[in-house]
Amino acid sequence: VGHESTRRGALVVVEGLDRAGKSSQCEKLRDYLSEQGHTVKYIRFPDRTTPIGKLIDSYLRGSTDQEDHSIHLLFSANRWELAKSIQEDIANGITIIVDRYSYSGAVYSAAKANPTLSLEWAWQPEIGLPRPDICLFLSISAEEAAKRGGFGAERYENEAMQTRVRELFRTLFERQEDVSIIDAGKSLEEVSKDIQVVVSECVGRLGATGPLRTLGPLVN
Ligand code: ADP
Ligand code: 2DT
Ligand code: MG
Repeated sequence: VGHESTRRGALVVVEGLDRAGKSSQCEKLRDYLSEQGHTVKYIRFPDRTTPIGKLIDSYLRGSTDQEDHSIHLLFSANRWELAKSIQEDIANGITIIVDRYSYSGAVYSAAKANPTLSLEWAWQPEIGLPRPDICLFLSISAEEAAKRGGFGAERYENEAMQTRVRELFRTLFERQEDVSIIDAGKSLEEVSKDIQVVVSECVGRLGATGPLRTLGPLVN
């Protein structure tokens, strides 16, 4: 039995508005990192398969209603229920690509303009969750997003909500480290190349980063 420790995996989050290209780019990044010899998992939030995820799914589809704070905490709980397995995978050398995370969590809830649901309030339950080594924010204009198809039928898929979400993402990411803003208005291939450069750099300096960290409070 050797004593060499396994090199830990990276926690890579992909964020952005609807139709920014998150899911397409997560798949491309998974394939790229696998080809580079990494063991990779691709997960997404909300994870609609768990009991909490099923409540979230019916809320997003509009078949049930939930009080704003209550559904917010369920979205957060849906991350907490996977936190331990994420930590274990990372420690075991698996790189995890995450399609939406705490940033969507805080921003979509705060965008409801509920007077007691500020961005600060919404961030609180995220504190202590596994902290991404890098968060790629796929930035796209409303015009470019519109070219990629109309709104879907789920809750939040409307112009007013998307506009507020865009503004809040900007506010939130001004207050976060380890965020890389990617111009998602370029072609699928160009965006993918830009992401590869940033993620390769991140993976390259993992040794210096030390163990997986946890999310802290919002800083001004
Ligand atoms: P998201 O997961 O952010 O909602 P998707 O990856 O599902 O976005 O992409 C939304 C739509 O836009 C899909 O039809 C996809 O093929 C298309 N798309 C994604 N990225 C690009 C791009 N860079 N240029 C043009 N179309 C794109
Ligand atoms: P997609 O499955 O198409 O990504 O849409 N959301 C997501 C929240 O309101 N809070 C959260 O914590 C997360 C992760 C964003 C999921 C929708 O759910 C919203 C769009
Ligand atoms: Mg998607």
